[in-house]
Amino acid sequence: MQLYVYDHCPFCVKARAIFGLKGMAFDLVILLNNDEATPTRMIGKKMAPILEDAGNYLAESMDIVAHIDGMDGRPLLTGPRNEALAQWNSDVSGPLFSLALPRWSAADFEEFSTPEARAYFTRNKERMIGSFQERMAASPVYIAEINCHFLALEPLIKSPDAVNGELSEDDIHLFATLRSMSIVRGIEYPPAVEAYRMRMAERVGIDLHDQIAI
Ligand SMILES: N[C@@H](CCC(=O)N[C@@H](CS)C(=O)NCC(=O)O)C(=O)O
Repeated sequence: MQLYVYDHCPFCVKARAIFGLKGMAFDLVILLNNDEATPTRMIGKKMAPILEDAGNYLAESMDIVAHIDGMDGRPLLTGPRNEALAQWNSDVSGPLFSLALPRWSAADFEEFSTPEARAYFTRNKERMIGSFQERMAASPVYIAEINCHFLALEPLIKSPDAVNGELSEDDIHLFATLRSMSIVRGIEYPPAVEAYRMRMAERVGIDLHDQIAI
């Protein structure tokens, strides 16, 4: 199986995470961000992640998660979900994308390994959220907002091994959010959040971006 992704992409992290949790082998293919032809040939539009399995293509991250989790008849994501976590992910998404998009555009990711690919991302995302320079300048406000949201997340984390005590789709969504956050320098993770993101990074086999945080 081949999984086509961008390294920075949180939806791609969700698809990658289930392979790590299951200990299942796959080829990770990082697309150049301005490569429109490859994804369009596979799924008719430019979008990642894409799973190629025996000549079939699956394009939605959570469909990929369900497909891989169910494949061996021993699903892992069977735990109950907590609506408060979906709300939390949604609450932080505004400040998170304002912080992460300009930082991703400056980071050393394989999808930006040509100047044209980096320029493509910057142009498209600035069209969506406005000037990256202005968002960077406003960083302290967004970081304070996220640090404040952590007060609500901390008590929801039941275990570093699974946010609700038993693995569920909530772990896939929460880890993807926390991995996106890791590109931002200056976010203060309360102890339970820190333990969770470290343990989950290990379990899913996906690096956090702490070392290259901007
Ligand atoms: N619904 C899709 C959303 C995926 C998505 O929005 N991917 C972004 C990357 S983070 C994308 O490919 N956008 C087009 C682009 O970047 O050109 C899923 O969950 O798989």
